[in-house]
Amino acid sequence: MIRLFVGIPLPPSLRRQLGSFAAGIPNARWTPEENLHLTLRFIGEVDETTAGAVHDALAELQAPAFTMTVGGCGTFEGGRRPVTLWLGVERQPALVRLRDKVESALVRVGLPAESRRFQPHITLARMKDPPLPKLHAFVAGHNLFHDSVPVTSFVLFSSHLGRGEPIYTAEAEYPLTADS
Ligand code: 3AM
Repeated sequence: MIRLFVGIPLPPSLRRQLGSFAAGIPNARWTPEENLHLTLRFIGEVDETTAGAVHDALAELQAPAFTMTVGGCGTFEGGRRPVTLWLGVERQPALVRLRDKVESALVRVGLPAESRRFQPHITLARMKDPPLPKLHAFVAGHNLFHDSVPVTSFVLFSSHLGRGEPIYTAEAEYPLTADS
């Protein structure tokens, strides 16, 4: 079995910059710089045959390259407490169409449809009971950050869960067609 997700890797310069944000919130587990990415679709544990079918379906997918805009901070809540700190990604049509094509390809392969709404984001940290004034100060201090990222491919990642941070490995990369 292999644990998979489909995502968009970030350029090293942006990862370095976001990595430098990792301070100021007690009880935060910051995403290691090398793991920073945008998840298009979480797949989960599948067998090798299904993984092969997923790869074949993604390799056939055709979608145009685009420029992704990132910026703005926010949190996802769990049990009414902030548990995930994220950097926003603009919900632009080219990104949503790519995500929809990935979704259709995976459903054709036989995976269950994703029921959760696509909320594009880059997870900066996971938190357990962070002090709210510190969290709010972080958001206020980083909310104006923004950047443009050329997206020329997407990636099938495997995720190996161990004792520490997950290890993400790019299993295959799928080029997008040249921007017109
Ligand atoms: O992009 P982020 O960091 O928000 O939280 C996991 C991570 O999302 C998410 O998949 C991404 C790559 O691991 N993930 C992990 N388990 C999940 C699950 N059971 C999940 N998403 C949905 N359902």
